[in-house]
Amino acid sequence: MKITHARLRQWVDECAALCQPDTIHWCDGSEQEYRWLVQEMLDSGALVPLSQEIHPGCYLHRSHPNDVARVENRTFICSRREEDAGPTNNWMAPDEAKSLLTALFSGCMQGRMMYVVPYLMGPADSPFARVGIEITDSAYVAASMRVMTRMGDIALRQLGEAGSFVPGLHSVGELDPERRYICHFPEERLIWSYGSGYGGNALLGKKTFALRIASAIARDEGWMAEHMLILELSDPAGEKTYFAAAFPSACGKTNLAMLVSPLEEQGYTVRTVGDDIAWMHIGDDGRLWAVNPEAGFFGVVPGTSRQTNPNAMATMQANTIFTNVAVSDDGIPWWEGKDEPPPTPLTDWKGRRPWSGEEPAAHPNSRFTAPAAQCPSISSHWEDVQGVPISGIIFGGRRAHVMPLVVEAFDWRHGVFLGATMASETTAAATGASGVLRRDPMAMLPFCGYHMGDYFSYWLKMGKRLTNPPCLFHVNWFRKDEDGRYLWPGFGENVRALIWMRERIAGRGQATPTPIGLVPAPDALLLEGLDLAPDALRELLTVDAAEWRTEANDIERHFARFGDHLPQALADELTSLRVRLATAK
Ligand code: OXD
Ligand code: MN
Repeated sequence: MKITHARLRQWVDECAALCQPDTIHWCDGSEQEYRWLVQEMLDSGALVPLSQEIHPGCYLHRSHPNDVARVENRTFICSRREEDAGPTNNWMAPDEAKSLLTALFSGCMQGRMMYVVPYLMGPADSPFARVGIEITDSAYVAASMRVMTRMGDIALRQLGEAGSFVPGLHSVGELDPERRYICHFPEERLIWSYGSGYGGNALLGKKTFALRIASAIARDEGWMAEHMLILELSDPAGEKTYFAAAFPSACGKTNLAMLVSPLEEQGYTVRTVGDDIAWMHIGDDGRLWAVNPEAGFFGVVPGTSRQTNPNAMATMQANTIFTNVAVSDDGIPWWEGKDEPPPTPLTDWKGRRPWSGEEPAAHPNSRFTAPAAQCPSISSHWEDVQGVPISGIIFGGRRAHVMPLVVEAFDWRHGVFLGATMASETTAAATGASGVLRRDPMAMLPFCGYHMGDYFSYWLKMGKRLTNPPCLFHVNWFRKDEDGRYLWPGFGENVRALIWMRERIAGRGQATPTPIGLVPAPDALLLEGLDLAPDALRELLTVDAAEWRTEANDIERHFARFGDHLPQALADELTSLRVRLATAK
């Protein structure tokens, strides 16, 4: 396709002059091109074929062992003023970042091919879709972008001669962790990423554009870019309720989005609209309408099985790029938690055969990259150009104690407080220690492109603009009893919490007020057919005032980080919580 966009041509020329690639390839997004990219990688050893009989179109990529996750300590928001990046982002002055990275990019593509990847975030022809252009020297990135986005000519057509786009320059560089920088320039709407080939750092449509840059664009334009799955719940009357849900990385977003309802016979089904990101706009009806900007899933594999997530298993049966899983001699991928014993001999994610069994065979953050359209539970509305109307927003985290199974906020402002104080025990999706409690407001802490305190204010402002706002909830599937056993079965059974939320939204479900919000009244949860341990439900819904007084102190410390950017309304919510706790038993 002829490139008629002058600014785009100019930017690509500038990048080529800087990086000095041997050749430049403009990606058209065709099937044929994808096959060529795959072949190139098979030839170079960047991909290993899996059994084409059992997993047609599936390949394994082994990343460099030092490059297996997002690197939050090397991720920077390069706003002009440090204050605008806020206390929870790393900041670098734009000029400093530019000169540092210009030196790194200089000549970095010598001997390599430069791929120009035009892509669309959002359904084609949606008024909410946006164009990005990624320049990369990684065939793995170019191929993955074709799965994760609407890539190639489709994006150039939307761009036309003068449309706007978010430029992103990426090079794997030398994969040196000390020379790894993921830089965002929110005012310029620009991304520069150097030194990593890992998805979250290198597939620039996802975290870097659709969250960090888009959150800044959304604030300026009056919409929301959130780290949320989108799901559709149908009830026995056939009525559909859409939820958006924010959980920190690797807390089961993909599982919840693809939930298989054990109550299908009773008429409750769940369908998937998106598993990671929601772009939400206020409709003429005063409701919030959400599109999934992505076209594929980049999901965590360990723990995924036919029991835990049959829809994900079916999705990754074909046309999938696996990253850092283990593999059998006959090309069957394997990971911890797959509901089959490991085949022997097994080659582990680092390519060591046989697997010694001393370390996990698959990296804990190993991933599958697969087209969303292949998901058996994909909603027939997942590409609706106007999006789907959101009636409930769910926040959640992984908490062994303190947090009940499900809580409804008293109102929008209180819901923003629930989101702003969300906490979770950390997982393997980012480098750093696992199992440490960290507050991750709206699951956006690593993904907000500006000051988190201002982001809270923006949420409050959006609430005022929504004449028909969604109800806000908080869930915790991970509460444990005194012996450390999970109290709630989770997975498909989570539909029962969704059904209660749906009933609340419809003004029917019964709730009991507690100091922290509304929990299901006794008998309000549909528990038919569920084998819960005696007392488990009571424990799951318990709000322990003493524990919560300690929690309130921790929230106060958390809020203190935001200084005078913390909206007064949230400080007031904390005071109100304490007042309610003071009078509670
Ligand atoms: C992801 C993440 O990869 O949140 O989705 O880390
Ligand atoms: Mn995510």
